[in-house]
Amino acid sequence: MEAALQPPRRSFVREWIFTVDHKKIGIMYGVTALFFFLLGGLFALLVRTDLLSPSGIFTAQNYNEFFTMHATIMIFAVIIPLLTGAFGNYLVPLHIGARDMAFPRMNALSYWLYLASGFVLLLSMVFGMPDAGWTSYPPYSVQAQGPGIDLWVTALHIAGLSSILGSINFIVTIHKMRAPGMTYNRMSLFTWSMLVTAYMQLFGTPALAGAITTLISDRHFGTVFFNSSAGGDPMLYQHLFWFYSHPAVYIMILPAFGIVSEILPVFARKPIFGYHAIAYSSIAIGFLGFFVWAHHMFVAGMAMATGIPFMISSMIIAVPTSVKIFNWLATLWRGSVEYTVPMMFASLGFIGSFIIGGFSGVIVAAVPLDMQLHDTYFIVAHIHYVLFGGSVMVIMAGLHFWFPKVTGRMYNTKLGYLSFWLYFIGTQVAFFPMHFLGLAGMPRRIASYAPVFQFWNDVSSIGAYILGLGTLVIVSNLLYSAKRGKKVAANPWGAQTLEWTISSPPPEHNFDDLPVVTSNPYQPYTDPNLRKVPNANPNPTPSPV
Ligand code: HEM
Ligand SMILES: [Cu+2]
Repeated sequence: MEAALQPPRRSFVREWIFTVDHKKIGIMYGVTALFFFLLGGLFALLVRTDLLSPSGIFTAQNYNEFFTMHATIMIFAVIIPLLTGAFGNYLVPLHIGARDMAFPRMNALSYWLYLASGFVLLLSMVFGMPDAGWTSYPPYSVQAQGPGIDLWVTALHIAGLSSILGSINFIVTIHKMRAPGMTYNRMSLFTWSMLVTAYMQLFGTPALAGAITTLISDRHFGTVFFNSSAGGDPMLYQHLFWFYSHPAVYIMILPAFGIVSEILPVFARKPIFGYHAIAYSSIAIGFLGFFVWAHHMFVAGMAMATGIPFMISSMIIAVPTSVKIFNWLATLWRGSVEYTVPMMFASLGFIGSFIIGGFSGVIVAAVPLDMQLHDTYFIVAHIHYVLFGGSVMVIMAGLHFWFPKVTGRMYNTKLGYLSFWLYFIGTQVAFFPMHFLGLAGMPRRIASYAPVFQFWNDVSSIGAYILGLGTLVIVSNLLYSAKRGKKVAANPWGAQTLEWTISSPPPEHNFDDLPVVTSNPYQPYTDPNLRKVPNANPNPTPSPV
């Protein structure tokens, strides 16, 4: 009888290739995206290596391909799939007390489409890489020869389809599949952030599809949408592109906000401060995020009068963002804070860097300042403080937080702290000097530069190498520990969301009995045994290096 209850052993193909289990799909998203993270990181190091010398090391053509591939991979094949595909898929059904996503097969299709889109990007490394930047503005992107731009468009179309299917799945799952008692006001803040993110993907992605379809049409089918000499307008592309891509920057940060809102209260041993404020500010960001896009176009030839409302809306969007930061700091305030590895990434790593990125965002949102700073390294500094110091830092926080849940094992915490410091110091060394370079007038997207800029460029490149090293430490630590790490209990941190109430790794059906929910997962730690994080400092596993 016992044996009959054991799940049957399945072949690798059945277990992974044909799986429709949201957890396995989440893991596949995660592993694939980490592979692309290494590849995108390699392109970043090529870019930074070129910039070690004012005259550049590679040809300008190669340089253009490197930064285009770097950003395209990082945005479309790493950050969005990791946050929504990996964390979203793995966690949302568990957090709402469901057995799976609403449409498990469509969920698998989303993953396979994502893989196909990544594959097309890989193909471009063989047949010719795109070189028009991740924004691919016409007229250049219409005129560029070779298959690079066409492959870029194809990859983005497939990724977009994957996103749209995924977002429908999240929306239906969160509205329809919640466990008994799981009212909206009891959902985890990560679930809230995924709900808003999914709506943004659903409404935004078609605009991107429109932009790149029109681009292909101008390239190959003789249309003149973006050809001003024939009555078209290249600005149309920028409007369509940013109508998606500004919301996309929030698609890349809202789930990260959600993850931070899960980690901070656990290690501060306090209920999250301002649950409703955090949840509803996500809705505000999701809504306002669709009304700021033209702040990317202040100097593209728009009338000054058109810029002003976008300047105002961009500054307003900093308000709900600040509301969150205030609530996170208030959560830490007077908590008995335990600085575990995920907590280091989420607190000092994320909050410490993201505040700088948010601040530079408000600076460039001011039209007169952006006239000076647009297309300089100041923008590159801003992007990286929000996307690396923000999204990537939180991805690392989340990986170190949920690793014991996903694998049932613990990583080497000493290596975890080492990787945190490499990441934190690397971020500041690589990206802070870019503010100086931008203020001094160094343009972005150039393969060579005036010798006066060399010092800070070299500093920045050293920072990039530190980040590369940190990445290798993280990946090797997690890969090694997934098989060899010390086994841990089901709830090593004493966290309160539903996934921690079941075994690690969770069974395929998640919950033997669907949970009945009576409160949100951020309750005071009244049990004296749980006042401290039980597994804050587990015995480190034998070092892999
Ligand atoms: C306080 C909130 C923010 C404001 C007011 C803001 C404002 C801006 C503005 C005005 C620009 C255009 C500057 C230019 O090109 O001249 C910009 C660029 C950018 N921002 Fe933000 N931003 C904010 C937060 C964020 C966040 C949270 C992210 C992503 C997680 C982000 C990602 C980016 C990216 C990727 C670009 C560069 C796009 C490109 O040209 O390649 N921003 N931001
Ligand atoms: Cu924007």
